Amino acid sequence: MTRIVNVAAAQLGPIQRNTSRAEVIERLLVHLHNAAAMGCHVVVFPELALTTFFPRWYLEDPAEMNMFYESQMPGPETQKLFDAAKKLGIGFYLGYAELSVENGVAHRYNTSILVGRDGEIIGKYRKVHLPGHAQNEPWRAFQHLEKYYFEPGPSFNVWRAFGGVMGMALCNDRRWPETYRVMGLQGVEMIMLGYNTPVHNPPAPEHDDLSMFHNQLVMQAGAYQNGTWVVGVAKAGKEEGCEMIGGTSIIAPSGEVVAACSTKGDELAIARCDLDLCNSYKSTTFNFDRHRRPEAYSRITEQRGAIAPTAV
Ligand code: CDT
Repeated sequence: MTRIVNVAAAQLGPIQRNTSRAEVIERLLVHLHNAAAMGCHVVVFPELALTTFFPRWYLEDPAEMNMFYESQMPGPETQKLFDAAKKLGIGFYLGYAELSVENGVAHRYNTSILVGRDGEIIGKYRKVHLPGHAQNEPWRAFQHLEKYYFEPGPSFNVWRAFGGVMGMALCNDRRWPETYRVMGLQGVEMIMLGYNTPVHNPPAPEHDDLSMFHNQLVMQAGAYQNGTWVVGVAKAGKEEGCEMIGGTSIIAPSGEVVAACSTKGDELAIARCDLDLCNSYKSTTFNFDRHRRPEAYSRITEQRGAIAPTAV
C-alpha cells in the first residue's frame, strides 16, 4: 500500500484590519475547492489565517481585542469550512487566535487545528514559542506583541491521520530545532506549519535581507534532520503597511523543496507527498534509537539561556 498524501500549501495574501471574517472565509473556501479539484487530501492554511496579524498593535480594550479571537471552533462563521471539508472530502490545518474559558478563567492561545476529510477535528496545537514582547513598545515601526496576547502551549504532539503521523507547529516554532525533534521522537512524517513573518525585525534590522534565507534554512534543516515532510505556509505581502515574506514551500524528508509559491498573494503550491520517503532517513543517518545520545543532551531540558564559562 502506498502512503501518498496530496498536500496543498494554501498561501494567503494580506488580510487588512477591516476585512471581515466572512470575506476571509470565502478566500479559504476558494483554496479548499481548488485543492479538492486538483485531487488534494489536505490543505494547509497559515498562522492566524482568519484575521490580520493583530499582535502588531497594542490594544487594551477587551472588546476590541476579542474581535480577533475564536471562542468556538467551529463557530458560526467557520462552520462553512468544516461543511466544505466534509462535502469535498478534504482535510485542513488552520491557524487562528483561540479564546478558551477554563473554570471561568479566560485563556488566549495562538492555535492550529487539524481537521480530517470527514470535517471532524483530529487535533489541536497551541503555539509553544511565542516571539516578540509583552509590553507596549511604540518605538517599533511594527510591534510584535505575541507575549502580550497569548500564553504558551504545553508541547508538541503528533496524530495518526491521512495514512501517516502528522504534527503541527506555528511560525516562530520553525526556528527551533527542538520543535522538530520532539515530534521526530514521536515518529512524525509530516509537519504542517503556518507563519506570519515580517521582512523587517525592528530589534535586528541587519537580518532583514536574510529573512527568506532563514525561513528556508530552518524548515529544510528540520525536515532533513528528522526525516519528515514539512509544509510551511505564509500569510504574505503588505498587510497594514507591514511587508511580510512569502516563501510558502513543501519540503521533502531529503530537505529539498518540491513545491513553492512564487507570489505574495493567495496561491496554492501542491505536492504528491510519499510518506514512505521518510523511511530511509529514519532508518539510516537519523535512526534515533541507534545514534542519539540523550545522556549528552541534558542541558537541552535543564537550562533555558546560554551560560558561557567565566572569563579569566
Ligand atoms: N508569527 C511569528 O512567530 N513571527 C515571527 C517573527 C519574529 S520577529 C519578532 C517569526 O519567527 O517568523
